[in-house]
Amino acid sequence: MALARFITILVVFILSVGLYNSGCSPTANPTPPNPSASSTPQNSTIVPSTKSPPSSPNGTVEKTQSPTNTTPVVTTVNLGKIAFMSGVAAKGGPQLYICDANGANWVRLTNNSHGDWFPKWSPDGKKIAFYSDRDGNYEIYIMDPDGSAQTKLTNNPANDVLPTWSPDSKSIVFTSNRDGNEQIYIMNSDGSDQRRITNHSKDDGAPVWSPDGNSIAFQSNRDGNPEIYVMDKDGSNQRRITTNPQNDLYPAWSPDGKKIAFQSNPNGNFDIYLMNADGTNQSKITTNNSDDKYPAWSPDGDKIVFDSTRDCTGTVDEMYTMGIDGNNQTRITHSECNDTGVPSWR
Ligand SMILES: [Ca+2]
Ligand SMILES: [Ca+2]
Ligand SMILES: [Ca+2]
Repeated sequence: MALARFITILVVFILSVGLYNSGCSPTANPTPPNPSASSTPQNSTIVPSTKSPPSSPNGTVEKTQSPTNTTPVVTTVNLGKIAFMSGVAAKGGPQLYICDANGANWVRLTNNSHGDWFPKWSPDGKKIAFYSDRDGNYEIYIMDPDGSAQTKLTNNPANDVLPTWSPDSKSIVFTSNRDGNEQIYIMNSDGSDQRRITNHSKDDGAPVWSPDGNSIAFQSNRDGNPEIYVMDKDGSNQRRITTNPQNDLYPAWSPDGKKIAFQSNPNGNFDIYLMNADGTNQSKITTNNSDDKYPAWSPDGDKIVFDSTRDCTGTVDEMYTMGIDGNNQTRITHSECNDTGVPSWR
């Protein structure tokens, strides 16, 4: 028995040393920020590189779980995939990709001479929604996660943009100006039964469904400047949850539904903020003088992936991850500032 116990301890020790030594090397801290004006990605003038991004270890980690057993159990934990867009300045606009959670192993999903924007995973992982002007104006599309089966869901001369999914993956909520100004619409995930759920003379947009399926958060300038609002999924009970004079944009529900991340620019550049889902307890979690934008949650709710211009010039983004208290901010893409970001993590 003593020999068996000694061998077991030896195996655990060897595994521990091996796992420690094989850990991913964290990317060096980003260089000091370049102050820049806030802007939409469309204003980028950086010429993209045609080089492929560097590869690095894949997006999985091994965890050893042997607190009581004498035999170590090694399991592989899937950290998920990030869908994103890259190459805003390329001819026609950005194209869509997925990568591992650490930014490695890019797979290109779309390849055409028009722009494909803002990919969003369906919660069941079977589809990615996005919008594209490939047919002359912005329409909502869905595709399989390998880029196949690209299907147009809207068909009208207006701009149909910013699709996100219901928790059951059966419905898509989006922004359209088909009735005059930007308002929020819902449709089934096959494009049927398109119907408007907000009706305001000021623009509403960027809707995101709560994980419990009951509510939708969105942004609106109806009270003078962009604020975050929440409503019931049928458009009723609309209430404002931010009251800041700056631009509060792009709400993102945490997987447990308790928090909403968003971006705001009280100091002249955007930072990522967190608040409770009722708008209380707002806190800033990035402090970089560059623009930090488009927060999205990891599937386990432990991390946020976002865009930042901190290592590029002008309005050009790369992607970064951090803990939800802002710790361990790590650059995960190195596309030579090819304007890479607007992530969706599943
Ligand atoms: Ca359209
Ligand atoms: Ca505001
Ligand atoms: Ca910032």
